[in-house]
Amino acid sequence: MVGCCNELNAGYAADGYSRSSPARAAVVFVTFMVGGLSLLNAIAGAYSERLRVIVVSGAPPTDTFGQDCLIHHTTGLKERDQAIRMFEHVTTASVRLDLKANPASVLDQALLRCLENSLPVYIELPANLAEYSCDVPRPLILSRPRGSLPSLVQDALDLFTRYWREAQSPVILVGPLARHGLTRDTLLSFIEKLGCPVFCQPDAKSLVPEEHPQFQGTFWGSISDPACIDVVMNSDLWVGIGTRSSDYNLVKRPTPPMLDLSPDHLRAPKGNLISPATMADLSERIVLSNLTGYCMESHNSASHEVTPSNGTSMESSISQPLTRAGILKAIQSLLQPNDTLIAETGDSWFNAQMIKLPPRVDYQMQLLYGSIGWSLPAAMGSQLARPEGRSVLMIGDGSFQMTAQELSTMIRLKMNSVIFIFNNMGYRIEVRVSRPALDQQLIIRIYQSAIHDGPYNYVSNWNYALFAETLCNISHSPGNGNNYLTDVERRDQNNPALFAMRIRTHDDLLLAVDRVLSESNKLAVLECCIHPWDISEALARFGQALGQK
Ligand SMILES: Cc1ncc(C[n+]2csc(CCOP(=O)(O)OP(=O)(O)O)c2C)c(N)n1
Ligand SMILES: *[C@@H]1O[C@H](CO)[C@@H](O)[C@H](O)[C@H]1NC(C)=O
Ligand SMILES: *[C@@H]1O[C@H](CO)[C@@H](O)[C@H](O)[C@H]1NC(C)=O
Ligand SMILES: *[C@@H]1O[C@H](CO)[C@@H](O)[C@H](O)[C@H]1NC(C)=O
Ligand SMILES: *[C@@H]1O[C@H](CO)[C@@H](O)[C@H](O)[C@H]1NC(C)=O
Ligand SMILES: [Mg+2]
Repeated sequence: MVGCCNELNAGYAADGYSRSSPARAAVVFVTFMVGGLSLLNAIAGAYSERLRVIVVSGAPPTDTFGQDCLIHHTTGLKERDQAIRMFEHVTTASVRLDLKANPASVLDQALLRCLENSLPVYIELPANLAEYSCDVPRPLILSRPRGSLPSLVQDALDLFTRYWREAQSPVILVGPLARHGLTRDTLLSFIEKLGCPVFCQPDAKSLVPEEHPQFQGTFWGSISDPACIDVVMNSDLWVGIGTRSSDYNLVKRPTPPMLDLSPDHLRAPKGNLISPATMADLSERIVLSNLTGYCMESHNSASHEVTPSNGTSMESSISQPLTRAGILKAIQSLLQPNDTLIAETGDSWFNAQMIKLPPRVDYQMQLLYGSIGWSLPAAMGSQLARPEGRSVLMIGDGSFQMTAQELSTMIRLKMNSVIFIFNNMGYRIEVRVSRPALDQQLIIRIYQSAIHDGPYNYVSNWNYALFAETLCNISHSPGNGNNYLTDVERRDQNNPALFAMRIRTHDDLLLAVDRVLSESNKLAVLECCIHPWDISEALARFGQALGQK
């Protein structure tokens, strides 16, 4: 059990835990209405990522239902179903356990829906329910995942083979839905069987080992590296596996017709659809088939860097001010197998794509829903779920301000995550730069960017490092008033496992990297003061693409 600072953060933390835990599930408990409605946004995000999050909320006692009496935590109306109805829209089941309607079975059914559909559920418990007895709980029996029709898998294989034989320059595009629909081994065997260049969608980063000879980087529509766009757009057959095609995934670049292996069907470029035939079944059949793979050696297959290529190439020297490129290099040098790299919405999305992941480093982002503030509590949930490595978070100053107080929970739990706050003084993803140029002194390249500029893109400046330190300052009577602390916890209250630094120069950064590695049992909060115009090339392209009418 982890007590969070507020319900929105608890929801994001459950999201992160559900992504990273072996069981891929998390539970969050809240107070009726006042808690639930704060949580709603996080659960909508979890829905967008198909995460198994179980919400349990209190509710007024059942004997008050239908009465005129005013009940606390309501809007003053007689109506008791407001929360349950709101959650209907962001869950696969939204139920109240009712004494008269077999509550134990309704509970089981809701849990099954969550696990089988891989979506959140909402369960409301009236306050008087616990007074009553119910049947002894039995183990939940999960039904087997809805499979394919065997004859259809054969049809799908035949269709796939027909397209494959014709293709001269195929590419594979791996999407985020391959994360849960396929084992890593199946995905890898599939890729190796086909033998052609492989690109990942931004939110599928880490699904393909980045040192693999077929891996060519991220395909992110019109904001991809131009060399990557070349290869992808000149291909005569796109083989998609688990792809998602949102406006944010494609960024003004329509997908060419794709031979698309989806969780439950195969769709061919000319529109024929074979369903149900799961990508898991079909990819296994393809691996075992006598289909001939593409040979990259016999084609001109220069490897293309991850989007975009120039990001980390600019050298920073010791005495120089801190640059974004320098920070990316530092993050690159810190990542170890079993770590989880987490990127918040904002320029961090694009910066994170430039980092080449070591083996077994997982990568997480919330691309479709893109709710800023998600990543800090999600990094906490993920750290809890995957303690064998460190969560390494990249977050902008604006996003950090949304859910910042959850840092205190990470300190309390003695997490050793590493948090890079990119302090560029505002919502840079939205800002317009008036004068694209190369600033020789700062050795940063300044790009034109903007989704929509205005005075609302600027936030108050905090001293983020000092802020972190105030979250573990015991004012009086350490431990008194909390009977649940162990002796060790009581003692440790005066000795928080945290170091926070405000980093302004490359020198500071080197020192920070040393400390992250040598004090690896501590939470590292690194406020990185970068020039407000030091944004990524990909963000510039993104801003231009979205800013255009
Ligand atoms: C909850 C929420 N509110 C508003 C937005 C719109 N939005 C998208 S990115 C962004 C600014 C992010 O700023 P920051 O975290 O500082 O990142 P930067 O681009 O500066 O690196 C905003 C306000 C959003 N995505 N989510
Ligand atoms: C591949 O297998 C199919 C049947 O699955 C068969 O018709 C075809 O002749 C085989 N091709 C080769 C080259 O062995
Ligand atoms: C990126 O690098 C390539 C090759 O090194 C160079 O030609 C190009 O001008 C660079 N682009 C930017 C924007 O620096
Ligand atoms: C990564 O985690 C696995 C599983 O806990 C463990 O066996 C392995 O030793 C870890 N590797 C490293 C490099 O820490
Ligand atoms: C708390 O803050 C005060 C004032 O800045 C400082 O003197 C003290 O050492 C801090 N205590 C802890 C436990 O960090
Ligand atoms: Mg910012």
